[in-house]
Amino acid sequence: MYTQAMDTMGKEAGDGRKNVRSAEEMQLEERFDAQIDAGNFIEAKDWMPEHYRKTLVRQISQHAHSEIVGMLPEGNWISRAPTLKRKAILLAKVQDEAGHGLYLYAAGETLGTSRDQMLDALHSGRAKYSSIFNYPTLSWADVGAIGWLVDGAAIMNQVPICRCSYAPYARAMIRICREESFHQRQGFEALLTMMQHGTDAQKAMVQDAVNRWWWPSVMMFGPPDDESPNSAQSMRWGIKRVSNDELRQKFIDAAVDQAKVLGVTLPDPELRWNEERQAHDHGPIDWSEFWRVIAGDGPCNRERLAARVKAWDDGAWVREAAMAHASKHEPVRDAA
Ligand code: FAQ
Repeated sequence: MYTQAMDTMGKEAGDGRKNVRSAEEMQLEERFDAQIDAGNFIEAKDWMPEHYRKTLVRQISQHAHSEIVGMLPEGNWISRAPTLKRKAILLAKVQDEAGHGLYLYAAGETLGTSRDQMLDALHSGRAKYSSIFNYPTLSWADVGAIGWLVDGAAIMNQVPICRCSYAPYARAMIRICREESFHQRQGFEALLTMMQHGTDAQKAMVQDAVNRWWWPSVMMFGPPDDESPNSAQSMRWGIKRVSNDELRQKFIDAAVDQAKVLGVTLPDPELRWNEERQAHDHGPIDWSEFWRVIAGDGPCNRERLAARVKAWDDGAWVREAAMAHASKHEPVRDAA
């Protein structure tokens, strides 16, 4: 049964009884569950349980916010990129993230929420965005580390969302994943160049960046499965296809081999191959840091939110001008 959470949200019947659903509603839910069971996609026009819709609005809007807040740490380095080539690549990447945000806001809008509502939730601090973007970019190597580790983690999480049961989200993710894979490779290549051709100081800068981005990247996948309140329902509904811990493990396994190619050390002395599990064991993750960061107390939370609110306020005149322009081009309606 996919709709237990809906049941608990319950409606009230005329005589005060909770959890009363009409026969028609129950039939619709059964049909919806059957669609999910059959692995079919749900389209915007299809009937869906209210809790399914809300879960998608929550996840898709958080995802969209992550893309546009995620422009800030990297945007910080556009004017200081070491060569014209690196500057052009970084500009294109940051612009891609804006595009991803727009695809995702558009997917969110198909669920009956407006972009203004989603952005208001971000600006007022009610909506979350990825914990990772609350960490600072202190050196040029951080830009490479974001590409390698953060985009690497993002792809690992996002490829299964291309098969998400909600079709508009799945379609948006297909385009996003294609671009993200370039992002990951450009980050890896930037780090490899520094490790193979750089000075000792540049190599040390790469290692320092990896030391600082490793654990926050491992945390990006969300809390452990047994402490993830949304996972069970989202997995049953096919919104999530692979669990937080499974994705984290796949990311760690892939990163270990890539770190060897780069010639960097991952900052986890307990990281070692476990023959029995055919996976790497790793040291304990500091979940208190994760919960602190998502509660608003990371190194850059205030700065990131303030930057987004300022961009929104500064852009007011552009939105007003666009609306004024659009109203001039509205078709004249016949009053009769
Ligand atoms: N940060 O029950 P769960 C990118 C929250 S895009 C902040 O496991 P769920 C591209 C979670 O919302 C990166 N909060 O939740 C890029 C929930 O709180 P709520 C973003 C987190 O939804 C690269 C609570 O903890 N990607 O990087 C985080 O089932 C480079 C309990 O957690 C997506 O958003 C976190 N890391 O699973 C851009 C992918 N983890 O809402 C620029 C889509 C968990 O109940 C540069 N989202 N929380 O108040 C997902 O796959 C899922 O939403 C998870 C969380 C896996 C993130």
